[in-house]
Amino acid sequence: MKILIAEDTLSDRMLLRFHLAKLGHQVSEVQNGEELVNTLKDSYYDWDLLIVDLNMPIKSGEEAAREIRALQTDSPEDWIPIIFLSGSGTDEDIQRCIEAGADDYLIKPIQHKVLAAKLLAMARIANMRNRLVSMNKRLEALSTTDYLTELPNRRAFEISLTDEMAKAARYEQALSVAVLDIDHFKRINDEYGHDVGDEVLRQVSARLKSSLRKGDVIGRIGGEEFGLCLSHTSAEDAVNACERYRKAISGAPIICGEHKLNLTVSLGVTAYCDNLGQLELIKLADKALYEAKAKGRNRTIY
Ligand code: GH3
Ligand code: MG
Ligand code: MG
Repeated sequence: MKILIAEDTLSDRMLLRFHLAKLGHQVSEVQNGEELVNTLKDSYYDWDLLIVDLNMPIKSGEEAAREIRALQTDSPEDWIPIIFLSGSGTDEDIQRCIEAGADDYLIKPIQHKVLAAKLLAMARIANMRNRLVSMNKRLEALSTTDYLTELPNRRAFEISLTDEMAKAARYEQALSVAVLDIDHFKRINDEYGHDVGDEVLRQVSARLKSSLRKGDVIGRIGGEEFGLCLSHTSAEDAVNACERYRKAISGAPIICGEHKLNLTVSLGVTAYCDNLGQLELIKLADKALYEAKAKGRNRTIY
């Protein structure tokens, strides 16, 4: 573990450093609560554990612990275990320090076997915290990613769109939205089977992703339907961008095993204006898409 010690007494500091280094930990030291808080403000995520003396000049361990706990959010990622050390161990001291944010309290002189055991216990909890953090990240990714195509799913797309609409309204920036739908996709499934249909969806998604302009967001919002959120983009520029996406699909056949499939897509575009809600915006893009289908497909309609 990377351990930061806050202790004003030189001999205590040296002894602690010696024992912790022997246990294989990386140790740094500060001499009072003020230095401890300042160090954490600069390098919060560098530390796995804090060992803090209660009575120190300038700022006590208790005050420092309160300030450190105020720096963190309630995300499990932000929790750093704090062990207090003190020559005095009254019930009130222990109670106050735990209330200030300490996780454990040891009375000097330190019994080094006890300290080693406490570190082991803290490392176990920190380990569990790390697993929780990485599990949360995985769940977050799963709940926002479409399983088949690995594009943002409808939920994630709508969250991005909501953000972009708010920015467009606040900073009076242009924003356009498009819906892209594969033409006659049902025929692919009917003719070649569902597995080939799935592979086509993956390849179409990969092509769209690799044609993505910086700042654009694309998501799979339906079976063979994709949403495009084009920030800083006027309707006219959006039509040009959509034409590039359209040609990215129709420009070269999609190869699925022995099949060479010539696919086209249709797109409907709409521009955001202040009083439009998200549902209305997608509905307008859908209407334009419907028109593109009615006019013969393989085109972009604004
Ligand atoms: P249009 O040009 O009017 O859009 O015709 P279309 O055939 O593309 O549209 P339609 O809505 O009639 O059919 C869409 C098809 O997409 C039907 C559905 O089975 C298929 N589909 C939806 N999701 C998936 C999927 O995840 N995998 C596969 N293989 N097919 C899917
Ligand atoms: Mg379709
Ligand atoms: Mg469709």
